[in-house]
Amino acid sequence: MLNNINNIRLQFPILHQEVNGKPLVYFDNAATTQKPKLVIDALQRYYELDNANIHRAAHTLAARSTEYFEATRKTIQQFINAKEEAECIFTKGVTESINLVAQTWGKANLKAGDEVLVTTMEHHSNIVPWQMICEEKGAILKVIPISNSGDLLMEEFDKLLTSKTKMVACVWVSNALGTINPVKEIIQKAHAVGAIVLLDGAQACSHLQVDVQALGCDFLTISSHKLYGPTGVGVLYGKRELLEAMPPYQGGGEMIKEVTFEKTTYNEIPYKFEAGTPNIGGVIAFKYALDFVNELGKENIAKHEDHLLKHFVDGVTQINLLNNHAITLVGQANNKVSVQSFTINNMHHFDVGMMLDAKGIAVRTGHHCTQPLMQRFNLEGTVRASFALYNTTAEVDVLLQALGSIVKFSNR
Ligand code: C6P
Repeated sequence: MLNNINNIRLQFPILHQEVNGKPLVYFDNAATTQKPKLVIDALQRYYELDNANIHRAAHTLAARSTEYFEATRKTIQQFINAKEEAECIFTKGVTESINLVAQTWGKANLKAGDEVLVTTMEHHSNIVPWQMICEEKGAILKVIPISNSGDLLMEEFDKLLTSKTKMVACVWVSNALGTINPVKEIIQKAHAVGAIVLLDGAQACSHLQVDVQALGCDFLTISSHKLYGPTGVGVLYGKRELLEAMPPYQGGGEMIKEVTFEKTTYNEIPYKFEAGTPNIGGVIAFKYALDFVNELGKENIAKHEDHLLKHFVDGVTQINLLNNHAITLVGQANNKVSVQSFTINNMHHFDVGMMLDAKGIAVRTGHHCTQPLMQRFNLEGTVRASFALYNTTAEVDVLLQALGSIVKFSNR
């Protein structure tokens, strides 16, 4: 468990404010996590002291910003246990990381009749890029279905997986349901038919231990802003041999070795995929977020968050006992992280969100960029509470109390 949650909370300045006259209760962590002071200070320090473009000039500021930028690459390599730093490419986020793979690996490797497998619970950013490249190449997108509890139907996966499958692009942890998918088994089975596996790690990396070598995944996508770091920064992990064989994503500065009007030769990985000036300050500050998470320990964080989830689900069960099962939990997989979607009888999810906001409670409402998943459950959207390392059981009680009154209101 996490010791001294109050000390942890003190490191997040944003949490200490009132919203609509009430203390802020921030339960929209799956959308983006708040940033510790260390990260905010690192961003400020970069712009106050070190701002310079990287990998280009001979002057001291450029050397310093390059050194700090590359230090984050080292930290993320260790964070996910990649074999080497060169396998970690900086991007804008998970969306860009997936588009990069679809547009480069997909362009080079997919052909008419090939199949790409995704799951029903994918975020749009792990559906649309594959639809786009499949359409271009005449490849076929197939979908692994899920159960009512939100578990992947592995026997259906087994049936869909054939020698035609070239890519399995699968979310590790669902942003809408919280389900943790059995990715190790998925990777082993996909590799057995010669398919490549991309894991969307947007939600997983803040909750679970990540070891890409132990998992054996071919690609993993990571988002800084869901890991207590700045927005506009992400990482694409890829195995060296795959990255080297892929054509570049964008052309421009940094990604070249030599340019003439007749021909351009490309830089080595990771730079081949890092055209243009990146979000240097954001990348540098991301290191402080990773160090912060490392220091607290993923296991301790997970235990704390699991406790919050259980406290919430138990509280909802109590409300339901007294109120004719007014709240329906959406996503009840056995193996899940601290994300809980729900609906309330006779209430639109958006109205619930507004009523909670009036009490200072921030949750996400809507389809969570997972429209096909919502269609699977015949829903337009849900309310989603997602808990992070700085949340407390007292805050969960505030949410439960608010839901109790909303349910009474909806039953009038
Ligand atoms: N989900 C949510 O509220 P970016 O922001 O591009 O780094 O990540 C996109 C993304 C991809 N996959 C999953 C599983 C995600 O959860 C997200 C972002 C946010 O659930 C915003 S829609």
